[in-house]
Amino acid sequence: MASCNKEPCKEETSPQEKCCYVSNPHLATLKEDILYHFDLGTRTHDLPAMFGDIKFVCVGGSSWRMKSFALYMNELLGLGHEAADIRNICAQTDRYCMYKVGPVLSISHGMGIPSISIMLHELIKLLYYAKCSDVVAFRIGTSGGIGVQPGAVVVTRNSVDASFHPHFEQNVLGTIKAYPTALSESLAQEILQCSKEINRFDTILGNTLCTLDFYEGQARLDGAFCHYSAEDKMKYLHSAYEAGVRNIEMESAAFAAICNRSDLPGAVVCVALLDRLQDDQINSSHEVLMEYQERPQIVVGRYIKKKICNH
Ligand code: R2B
Ligand code: URA
Repeated sequence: MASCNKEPCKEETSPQEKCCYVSNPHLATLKEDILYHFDLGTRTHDLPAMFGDIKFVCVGGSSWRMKSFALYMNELLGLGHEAADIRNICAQTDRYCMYKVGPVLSISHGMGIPSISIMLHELIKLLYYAKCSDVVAFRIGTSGGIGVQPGAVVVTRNSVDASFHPHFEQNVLGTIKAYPTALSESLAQEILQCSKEINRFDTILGNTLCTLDFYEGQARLDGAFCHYSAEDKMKYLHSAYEAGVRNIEMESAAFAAICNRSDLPGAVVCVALLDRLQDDQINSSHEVLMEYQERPQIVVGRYIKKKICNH
């Protein structure tokens, strides 16, 4: 049985330990904290000077997409940096890449929950050490739609597991902990409103099924192994649709759980590359897929611009 886990309440940790995002009394005992997968550290880098003004963190799977998002935000916000000066802050490691343009931090997280979890632990500590405040986080990514047109953008209400429950289960010291994965409804509505203002592609709110695998985990028939029928697949996808699921991807559960644990408002904004009620294979052209992947960037870019420019 999973136990419903709440972080220690403020009385149990010192105000400093809980104030910005982290909840770990052991951190205070470290002489130096090495954020190994970013190749950053509290001794080697002046984290408040480097990152203290961050207000928006955008994460996504692929490194080139997160570089292109940083370049896009530089243009959109009129920050005036030369493209060549927007450099990967984590250049000494190839685990993740990180770009900063003004108050926007753009980071890649790779594929799947283990990869995004490691990145988010280090990101949350980075925000804490840098003394950041009032930060909003976004995952911008790709997904398979369920009953939605290819190219539609889905803003997640709840990230749900394979049984359509809105929690993320993690085995900690041999005990299963369950962390809630509902995302901020008001933030999701604001993002939806931004997309309506852009009026270039469909955007909907829905639940997002987060899986541990792209093939059997997502009810595909085209993996190396498959021991269920096409009817079984369709039955499962239809039951997902009935549970309010409109897309499937592989990181939202960890993202939502960690945002909730750190009191960090978060949103998941993913484009559907295909409709899984029609297809398993992603067969649109390269150009079409590239254009689809810009859509979450455009929506989140508008949200950030509105917040910064106050209109
Ligand atoms: C979406 O796309 C990737 C799989 O192709 C995975 O990282 C995800 O969530
Ligand atoms: N990413 C996924 O996880 N699933 C899809 O079907 C497409 C992109």
